[in-house]
This record gives sequence, C-alpha cells and structure tokens, in this order.
Amino acid sequence: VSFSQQTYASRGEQHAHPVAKQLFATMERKQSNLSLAADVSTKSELLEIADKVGPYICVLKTHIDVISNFDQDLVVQLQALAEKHDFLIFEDRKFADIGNTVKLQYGGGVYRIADWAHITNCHVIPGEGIIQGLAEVGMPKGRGLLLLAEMSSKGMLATGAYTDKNVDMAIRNEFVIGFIGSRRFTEERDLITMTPGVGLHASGDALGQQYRTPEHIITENGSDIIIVGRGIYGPGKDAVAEAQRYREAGWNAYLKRLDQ
Ligand code: S5P
Repeated sequence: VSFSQQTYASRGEQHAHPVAKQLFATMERKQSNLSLAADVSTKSELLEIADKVGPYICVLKTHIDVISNFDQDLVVQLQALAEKHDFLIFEDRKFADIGNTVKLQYGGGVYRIADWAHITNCHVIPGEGIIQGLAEVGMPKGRGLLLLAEMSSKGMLATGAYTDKNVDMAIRNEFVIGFIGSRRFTEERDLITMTPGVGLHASGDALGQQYRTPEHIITENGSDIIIVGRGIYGPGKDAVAEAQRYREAGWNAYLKRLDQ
C-alpha cells in the first residue's frame, strides 16, 4: 500500500527516523498537517503568533534571520512554546554552500540553529557534500533535514533532472527526512513532503509566489504537510480563526485521500 494511503499514525510507528516519528505522532495527536510560516520581524510578534496559533499546528516554520531583535532568550521561549503546544520547530534556512561552510553556519554563528531546530532544509546545488556536512552536526543532535526538490515560485529552476537528483540523494542519506515540494516523490523510506505556496483565497503575490489549495496539495498530489504564512496572519486576518480554517482544510483533504 502506498504511503499516501496509510495513516500518519501508522507511518510514524514504522518510521526509522526519530524526527519523522515524532512529527507523525504529533500530527495524529493534534489532527493537524498544518505548518505555520511565521514570517514576522520581531521577537514579540514571533512569540505572540507561536503562542496563539501553536494549538493548531504540527510545525512552526521560522526564518530566524529576519527577526530584528533576535537573542538567545527568543530560542529558549520558542522551545518552551513547542513543549506547551506540542509542535516541532523547522528553521527554513535553505543552506546552499559547501559541506565545510554549512557545518559552521548550522552549528555555530549567532543562531546556533542545530541546538533548537528539529528540522532544517538545504538546496543540493553544491552536491551531496552539503548533506554530509549538515549531517555531521545534526545527526548527533537527533535532527532532520529536508531537501528543496521544488519551489513554489513562478519560473523556479528546480525541475526535471534536478528534482530527480534530490530524490536520489534523499534516499541515500538517512539524515534526510523529506522534501520541500508540491507532491509525493517516492515510495522509498517514507520521505515526507512539506508544501509551501498554499492559500484558500489568493492565487499569488506580486513577487512570484503561487498558491494552490490544501485539497490539490494533500488529496491530489499526496503531499503530507501544508505550509501557510500570509493566509493565516496577513493584513486584516484573525490568525486563530484562519489557523483553525487551514487546519480543518488540511485534515479533511488528508481524510479524503485515505478514503480514495
Ligand atoms: O518553494 C518555496 C519554499 C519555501 S520554504 N516557497 C516558499 O514560499 N517557501 C517559504 O514558505 C517562504 O520562505 C515563506 O516562509 C513561506 C510561504 O509564505 P506565504 O506567506 O506565501 O504563505
């Protein structure tokens, strides 16, 4: 049976990777395949939205380098919220350098991402050494990695043979738990797909973002998690009400897939 036809609960039970196991268990407990892309620019805004929307999500996705007043206390508080509301933290760092450099960027610097983010991601443009470098830092800490096999934006170049290479590298490297992309890519190792560019109302933005519906992504394409940002906290929106709406849409799309 294809992984798309199995429940998140049973996939979690069978999974070999600790982060994937924890993620599937969280999704099942909270009945949520929703990740919030919390692209706000201050510490207080990030903590506020994580606390408000936390009950409805399985993953909080951060861009920690856009927080103008970042400090270590932010990370301590984010970890406390992850405990309180039962979600994982995904730092959307999109590493893209040689293995030795990404090791320094992932483990050290101001942000020390590997110390607090359960999940991070990278482009495989530099070749497989980027995965090996990140794994040297992240594996001992029990972290997981996503590869950017595709992107959501107009004219993106991650297609065809490049996407296929991502899939090959993911299968070969046990540190990799899945992909950023629009669909299920493989039946090997139950690699997870998380999909950004999800919106119930808008079709895109002025800078190339393109939106598709949860049903398209989860039911039709077999992806596992929807990533939603401005659809939840955009201007004039009630973030809690929107998070509830996207959670329900994502979960219903998953139930519909299981029924097919
Ligand atoms: O291909 C991608 C990959 C990512 S991780 N397209 C994306 O939009 N993202 C991220 O998803 C992007 O950096 C942003 O944080 C989020 C989408 O935000 P939204 O406000 O458009 O929903």
